[in-house]
Amino acid sequence: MRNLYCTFIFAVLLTCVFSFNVDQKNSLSFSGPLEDMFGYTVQQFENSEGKWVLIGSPLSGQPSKRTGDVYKCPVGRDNNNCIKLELPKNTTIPNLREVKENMTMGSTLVTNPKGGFLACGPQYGYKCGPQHFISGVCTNVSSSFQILNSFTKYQECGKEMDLVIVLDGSNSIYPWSSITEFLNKFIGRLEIGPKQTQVGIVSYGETVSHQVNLSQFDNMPALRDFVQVLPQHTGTKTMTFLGIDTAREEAFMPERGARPGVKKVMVIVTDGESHDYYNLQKVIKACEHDDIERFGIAVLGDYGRQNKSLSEVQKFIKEIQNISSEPIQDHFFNVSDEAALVNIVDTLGSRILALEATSGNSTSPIQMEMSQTGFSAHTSNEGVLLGAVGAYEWNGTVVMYTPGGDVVPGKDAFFDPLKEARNERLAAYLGYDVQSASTSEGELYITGAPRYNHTGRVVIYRLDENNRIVISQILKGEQIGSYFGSVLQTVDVDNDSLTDLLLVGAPMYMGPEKDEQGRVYVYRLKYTLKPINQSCCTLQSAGCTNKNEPCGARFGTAIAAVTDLNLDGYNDVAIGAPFENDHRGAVYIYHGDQKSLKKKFVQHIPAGGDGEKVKFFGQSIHGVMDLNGDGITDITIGGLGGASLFWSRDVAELHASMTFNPSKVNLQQIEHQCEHGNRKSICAKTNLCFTYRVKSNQPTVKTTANMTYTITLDSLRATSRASFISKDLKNDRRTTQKFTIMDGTKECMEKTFMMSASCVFLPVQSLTLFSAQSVQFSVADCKCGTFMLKALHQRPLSFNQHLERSQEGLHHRQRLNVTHLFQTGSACVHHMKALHNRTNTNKSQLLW
Ligand SMILES: *[C@@H]1O[C@H](CO)[C@@H](O)[C@H](O)[C@H]1NC(C)=O
Ligand SMILES: *[C@@H]1O[C@H](CO)[C@@H](O)[C@H](O)[C@H]1NC(C)=O
Ligand SMILES: *[C@@H]1O[C@H](CO)[C@@H](O)[C@H](O)[C@H]1NC(C)=O
Ligand SMILES: *[C@@H]1O[C@H](CO)[C@@H](O)[C@H](O)[C@H]1NC(C)=O
Ligand SMILES: *[C@@H]1O[C@H](CO)[C@@H](O)[C@H](O)[C@H]1NC(C)=O
Ligand SMILES: *[C@@H]1O[C@H](CO)[C@@H](O)[C@H](O)[C@H]1NC(C)=O
Ligand SMILES: *[C@@H]1O[C@H](CO)[C@@H](O)[C@H](O)[C@H]1NC(C)=O
Ligand SMILES: *[C@@H]1O[C@H](CO)[C@@H](O)[C@H](O)[C@H]1NC(C)=O
Ligand SMILES: *[C@@H]1O[C@H](CO)[C@@H](O)[C@H](O)[C@H]1NC(C)=O
Ligand SMILES: *[C@@H]1O[C@H](CO)[C@@H](O)[C@H](O)[C@H]1NC(C)=O
Ligand SMILES: *[C@@H]1O[C@H](CO)[C@@H](O)[C@H](O)[C@H]1NC(C)=O
Ligand SMILES: *[C@@H]1O[C@H](CO)[C@@H](O)[C@H](O)[C@H]1NC(C)=O
Ligand SMILES: [Ca+2]
Ligand SMILES: [Ca+2]
Ligand SMILES: [Ca+2]
Repeated sequence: MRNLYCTFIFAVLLTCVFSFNVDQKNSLSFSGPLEDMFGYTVQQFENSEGKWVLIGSPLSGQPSKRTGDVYKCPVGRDNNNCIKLELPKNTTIPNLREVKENMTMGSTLVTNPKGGFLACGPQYGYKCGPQHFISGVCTNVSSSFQILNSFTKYQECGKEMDLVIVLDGSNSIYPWSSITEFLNKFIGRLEIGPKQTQVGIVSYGETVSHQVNLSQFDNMPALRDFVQVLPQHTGTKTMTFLGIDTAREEAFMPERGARPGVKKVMVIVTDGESHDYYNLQKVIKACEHDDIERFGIAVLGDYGRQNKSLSEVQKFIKEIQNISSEPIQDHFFNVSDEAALVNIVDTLGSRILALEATSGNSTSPIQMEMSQTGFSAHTSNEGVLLGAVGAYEWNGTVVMYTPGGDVVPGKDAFFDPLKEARNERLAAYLGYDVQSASTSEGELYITGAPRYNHTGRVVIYRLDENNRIVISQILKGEQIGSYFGSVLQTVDVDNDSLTDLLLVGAPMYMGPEKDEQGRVYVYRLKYTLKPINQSCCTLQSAGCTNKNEPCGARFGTAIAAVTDLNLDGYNDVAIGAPFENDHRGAVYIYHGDQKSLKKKFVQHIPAGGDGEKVKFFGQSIHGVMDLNGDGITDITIGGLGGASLFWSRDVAELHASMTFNPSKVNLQQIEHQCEHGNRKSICAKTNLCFTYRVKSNQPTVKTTANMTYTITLDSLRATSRASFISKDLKNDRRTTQKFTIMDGTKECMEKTFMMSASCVFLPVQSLTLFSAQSVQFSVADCKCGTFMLKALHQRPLSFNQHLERSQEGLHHRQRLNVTHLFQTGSACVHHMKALHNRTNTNKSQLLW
């Protein structure tokens, strides 16, 4: 076997490769207010009514009823007006004093594998007294847009507590109305109810009496009304310890409504030193024994009015401090006079609420109260994951609803206290994004903590048989502040239902010019994907028009696994860079390949428009459905202020092959000699065949393509040593022909050419290349006029073939056999890309 040389030239491919089959011209757009962040999330959706694009608008309802919402936008029906779903109205958690304003409904939006979708409002809150907790909420919406249920994990407010107010009513208290006002306000800060806080009141002077039994009022307004007209006890003596002891012994009795095992709190309000001071130690000891937490409030009004000495005041204060529980600074208050009591209501109220939150020993301070559950969400057949970045003081966690039960990991579940001695995990925002991966060993869960140890990290874990978290791998970010792990996407490239790749976004990754270019890390074959490098334009930069800070593309803000766009059997990936080009934004498409991803993007979709009405194009991406019924997945891209649906165009495959007849010519033989015009020489026939196949399975329409091809003989030489035989005896080295080819058919064309005499009689020893034959072909008459097509018309696809002369004669054994991929539309076909064994293009050497 000998080496023959063959060159294929595919110059045009390099330019083709920058634009693939997502049609950038004819998208379907939906618009909404930019200030509502309309387009922050997008999902493709289908139900019995048809196909939809769901669009999240987390600040919808401005200014007064700003709750956020989700819009449904019909696709392929008469109008494409988006309709607000009004989700916040029915999104509700029973028994909470909900705060839906600013809940950012729709900032998380994921479709459910079993139909319907989840929409979350991570800023959903509720009130416990004056305290405003942000638990977040997610709502489960059916495929017919009805809310099925809403859920979150929250700390119940007003855990059960029995609170007895021990009220000094001696004559020195003045005016009494200040006391009732204080009580009124204080009670307003509590969550009163039979399952929450119960309030009892004991008043004293010289004697003691029960004013309110703990079980007497089950709601705040009734108690307030009662307290409004509470009479002053009166008396000339201040028997504080009698009051306290009576409260301890009697007010906290089950007969008066005390609930066994419930937290006991006493609030003692007095304005003077007691007359039964000698009982202090005994009474306080008994209180300690009964586990009664005591707040002492010293009212100095009478001391002021009587102009008592400093030492007397200090003695009084000491006594009340001694009544109060440890730590004293949290349990003791003093006020200058009765009117000033109202000033401590907020502080006292929140300290008591803090007790409520911490009562019971399964919980500790600030756990899920600020969790923002639903900051991110992921649904799979294995359950639902909700990121809760605010949990555990913004260290974060992931709440899981699995078939094996709900899982709320403890505060240390994702951390190793031995390895993480310092504050690495402090406010790490674990749960910023959540994903899952299917492996042959079962389901893996993945979450990102973009602020972990400043560089961010990704935790990959599974659940053991007891639903406990077992960390299997940790991926670390490499640059401080890059927000590594804030965006996660798993990809099953080859569709075997096993995850092949994990893509991790670090959208704030700094480029060389201190600009937030962003990066995406591809795990399995670890490498990074980057955006087109843009120069950073700051306010200070000279000679650039960009004015929006920050600069940098923020590539990786959205990463979407999209179903095979180019019909090669491998799923693809789209990555958003919403800050690119002066905050207009752009999306990059990458093609899947085997079990990985091609490193170079195949298409760059810039935002259309003026960059004013819609900004941050590429903030959200979803592409899992065919929305126009042509069998090819379409891609929905959201910015802020709008979202667009891009149609993917069909891909056609074209095989071109060339054979020769005779396949071998010996120059010494004369059997292939022919005569044409007045010339006599060796003649040969070339047979050029094209087969054309549209890749989508559309049985209905047979598409056709209008083709042209040109064959040039001996194209590498200035003058040809062969010419085609034509009737008009023109002896052209070149022939051009148009033809129409139908989907699934093969078209062959035969041409005869004649060698020039000088060529035939060259010395046999010479091994110079004899002839190069070039075939160019392209699609004719396309009216679509896309960017791609223009480029193609300028430079059609072509390949060259060298024929070598040998001792035995001319070898025509090379067969051109190249497959090209085209993009088709309803009316036209585009050349897009050559598909053939890459080793053929790289080097000119080929073995036959
Ligand atoms: C909602 O946000 C607006 C604007 O930030 C703010 O003025 C308003 O107080 C917020 N409402 C609640 C209930 O937090
Ligand atoms: C959502 O509703 C569906 C249908 O009722 C139910 O099967 C699913 O468990 C719900 N999901 C959650 C997380 O509650
Ligand atoms: C909300 O509830 C009302 C009354 O039950 C119902 O008519 C409406 O369809 C519900 N809306 C959603 C989005 O579930
Ligand atoms: C408070 O409880 C005591 C003891 O059970 C009872 O005698 C008294 O009537 C109750 N007072 C009120 C107002 O319910
Ligand atoms: C309070 O008493 C002190 C001495 O005990 C005296 O100097 C002062 O003037 C008095 N103040 C008033 C307002 O009576
Ligand atoms: C307060 O208690 C401490 C020790 O428990 C004691 O030394 C002190 O004398 C007490 N003060 C008063 C005013 O009772
Ligand atoms: C709560 O604490 C008590 C006593 O400290 C202990 O006996 C009980 O097991 C604890 N309960 C829980 C749920 O931890
Ligand atoms: C959050 O992480 C910090 C740093 O490790 C730790 O000190 C703190 O206790 C954590 N907070 C909670 C509520 O677990
Ligand atoms: C956190 O960062 C510091 C310095 O950047 C590094 O030395 C340390 O190992 C990191 N800790 C963890 C747990 O990765
Ligand atoms: C051309 O290539 C295709 C696909 O690679 C192959 O099926 C076909 O047999 C080849 N044709 C010739 C003539 O070699
Ligand atoms: C091909 O050419 C014919 C005739 O010029 C025209 O009618 C037809 O629309 C063309 N087809 C395509 C797909 O461009
Ligand atoms: C490409 O050609 C080489 C050498 O002939 C062969 O080993 C390889 O399998 C081919 N690759 C494909 C994808 O056909
Ligand atoms: Ca796979
Ligand atoms: Ca693909
Ligand atoms: Ca489609």
